[in-house]
Amino acid sequence: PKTIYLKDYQTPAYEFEHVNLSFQLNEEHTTVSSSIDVRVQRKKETLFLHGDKSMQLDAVLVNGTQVADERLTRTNAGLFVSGLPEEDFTLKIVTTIKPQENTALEGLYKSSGNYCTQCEAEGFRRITFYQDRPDVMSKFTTRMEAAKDKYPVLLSNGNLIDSGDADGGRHFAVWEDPWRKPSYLFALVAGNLAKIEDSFTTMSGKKVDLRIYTEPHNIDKADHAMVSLIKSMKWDEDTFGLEYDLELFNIVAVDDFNMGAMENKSLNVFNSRLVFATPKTATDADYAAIEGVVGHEYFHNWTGNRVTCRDWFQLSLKEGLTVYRDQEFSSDMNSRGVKRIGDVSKLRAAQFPQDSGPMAHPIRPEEYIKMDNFYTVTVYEKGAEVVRMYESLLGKDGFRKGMDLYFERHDGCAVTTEDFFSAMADANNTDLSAFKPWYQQAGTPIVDVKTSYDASTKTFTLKATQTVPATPGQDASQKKAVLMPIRVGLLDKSTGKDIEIASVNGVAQEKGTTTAVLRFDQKEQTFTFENVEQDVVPSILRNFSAPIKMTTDLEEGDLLFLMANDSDPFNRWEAGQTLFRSLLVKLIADETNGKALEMNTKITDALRKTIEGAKAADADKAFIARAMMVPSESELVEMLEPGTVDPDVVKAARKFVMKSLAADLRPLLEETAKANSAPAYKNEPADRAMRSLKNTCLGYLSYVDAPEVAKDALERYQNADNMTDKIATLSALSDKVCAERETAFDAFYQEWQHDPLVMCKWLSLQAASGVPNNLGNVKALLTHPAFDIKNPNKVYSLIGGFMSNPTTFHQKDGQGYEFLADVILQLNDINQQVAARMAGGFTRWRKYDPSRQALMKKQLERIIATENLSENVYEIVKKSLD
Ligand code: B3K
Ligand code: ZN
Repeated sequence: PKTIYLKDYQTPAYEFEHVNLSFQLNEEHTTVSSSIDVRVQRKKETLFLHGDKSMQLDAVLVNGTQVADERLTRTNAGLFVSGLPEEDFTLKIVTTIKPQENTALEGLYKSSGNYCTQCEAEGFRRITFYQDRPDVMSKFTTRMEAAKDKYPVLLSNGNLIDSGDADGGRHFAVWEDPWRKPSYLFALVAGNLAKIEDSFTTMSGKKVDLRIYTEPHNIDKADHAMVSLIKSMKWDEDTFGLEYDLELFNIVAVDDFNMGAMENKSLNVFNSRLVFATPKTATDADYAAIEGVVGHEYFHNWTGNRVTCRDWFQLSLKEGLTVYRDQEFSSDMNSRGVKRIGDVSKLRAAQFPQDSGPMAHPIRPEEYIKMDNFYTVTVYEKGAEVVRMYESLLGKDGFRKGMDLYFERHDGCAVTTEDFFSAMADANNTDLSAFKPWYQQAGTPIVDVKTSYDASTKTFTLKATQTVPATPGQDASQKKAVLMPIRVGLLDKSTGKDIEIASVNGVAQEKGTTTAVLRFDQKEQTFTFENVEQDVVPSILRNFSAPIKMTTDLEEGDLLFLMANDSDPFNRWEAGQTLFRSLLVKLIADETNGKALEMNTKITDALRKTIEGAKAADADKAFIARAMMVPSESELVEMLEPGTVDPDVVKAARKFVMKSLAADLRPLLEETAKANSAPAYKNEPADRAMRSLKNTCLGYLSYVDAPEVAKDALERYQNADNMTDKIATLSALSDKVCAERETAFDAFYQEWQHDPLVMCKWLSLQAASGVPNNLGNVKALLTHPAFDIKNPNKVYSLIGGFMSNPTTFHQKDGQGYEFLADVILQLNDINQQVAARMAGGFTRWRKYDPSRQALMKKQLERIIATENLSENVYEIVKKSLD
């Protein structure tokens, strides 16, 4: 396998001005003709066209004449064409492909009998030979022809300019996209689809038709996606002044899709999981995810499509920025504090582990074998944190100025993260050079803060140090200090209120400032707050203003104080999490050393107060539910030393905490669950918050070993009138060995077996279960009619769920590892992207105890020794072993 390097980037010698595509869609094969107006930028160079080996090449013509064989060289990766004219010319290429056999779900493929495409990152090269790279931007015209009865709906990017009947019961449509775009944004859909329609009038008064297409039996499930789309369009105008640029916007939902969704110009293709929602079939979390992803893909129209990436190393240019935008959108639509807590939890549970493992890479990577492996939580979520730091450093207005300049300079272009950086710096006339290492360095910075108050000088001092750990290819010694914003507030010890911050290091703060933004850019730095009349409790890193691991000298009493008083919701939550984390790390050590485990009752008391807060008339119940969360096992694993982790011990320690809390707070949990059980479902923020609080209480109560608990959960299951409550009650039962569990899971299957998306929930709950011998259950589900290895959603639910289940996957005898390797090898021949994702289950093998390490390594070695291993899987496994 060949490694691609950022340093090898070269501009294309040939530009593609305009592309005329024509598809003949037939059951046996599809022919694709592409006619390209080529502009010569550098004469006499050989032209390389990417093209997958699965395609049949039928013809290559230059200016209408067949190109002689000796001027064509075909390789596994594509086609070299030499001896080209020195003046602009037309290039015509004809290929034959078989979408019906395409199980990789890249390029043109069939899902539920309908044709659809997925071209990002490198799927277009499975449709025709082309310069399949994002810096080649052209205007596309697409004609397609297919049987009229089977494929009544024919869609592509842009505007429909012609359509009509053709011979043999066929029909055609011609679509023209007036905007130049790279091939990865091309899309085509042909099928038997129903639609819902609405419209949006833009801020300059243009009417845009909005349509969502689904298979006919699902069309009643698309309304929430439509509402979300309209909200996104309005939000982007209000927040960034960005208006939609065509008269039509289509979304098509398909069941077989490798990722969440795709932002193809004016023809977004979505995994149906992120479109379909009714109260009976989707949870509150699903509703929120749909709103976020519909927004995300829509926002790409500006951040991704109008301004795109020069090369794939720049992926975070569009993804980090667009995740930041969708997070802001969801924050504005819902509770900002709760959204932030959720996003940071995800970062800690998924990105921090990646950043400290063998796949660690900067948000702008410098090399890859398979680009698909770099659609990562680092490029996306850490990338979004980097964008948020500009906002913290420059302020909301400064950030907006930077965005405006970015579009002014680069609209219609394929650019780099460097260009984004310069737009931010130039628009604000400020030097941000110390910020650059965020793009170049992998690894989560570690920051330590020591605090002190000096009554004689009335100063409060923070002493901060930063280091970045070594990551593959970058030793710790070559890592530079990096500029990060640290938001700090100071709480009055007697009232718990924020004091006004007058000045820091001699620089006066704006009148009324209660949160200062410190610019921390040295390895060691001291920040002195002046005119602090008396000792305070500092609230450091408010809103998680930088994606770092921070330790401080704050003591238990300070954290309890912040938990009760901090005006910053994130830090109020974080104080509780810090207490939980240190307790759990201690308990893990005690369990390892055979010591008796003991609960810290101060934490129990603090949690009691938090839950009691739900009785207040103005209680933020969604926040309280979040504050009750105990750090996940994967977050805890991340805090332990490499080579030491025994997942059984981690589980035991966490379970001990849950059980103690549940036992000590049982009456309050029961009372709170009852008080927040609504008589009937409503999809309103207050009702969602109540559900989440109630279900969190039930989750705790499931740790109480008493028969009435399982009975109550089953009864609640049977009475639930919405999917959120059904899933909450099922998951409360899923770790228990009892008749109620069987009854509920069977009833769920009977009721929902016809609905593949709901069946995914049924599969993941079982995959995640802690019942004894669960591996046997997971293996059995592999041949269950509800499972289908060709459908990515099903694989992510069952195999993905299993992989993140510490007890089942990390079973001591290594059978879980062997099973995952078997599945990966099977997937390797079906869908390489999905196979590579599953291989991610092994990447952190060095974290575990020596015996588990050996067993995991053995499976990695077995995989890498397999013939015909895809580049996707190879890259993940190779990097894990290196
Ligand atoms: N841009 C797509 C991701 C494509 C992934 C290709 N392997 C979805 C998104 O981030 O919006
Ligand atoms: Zn995206």
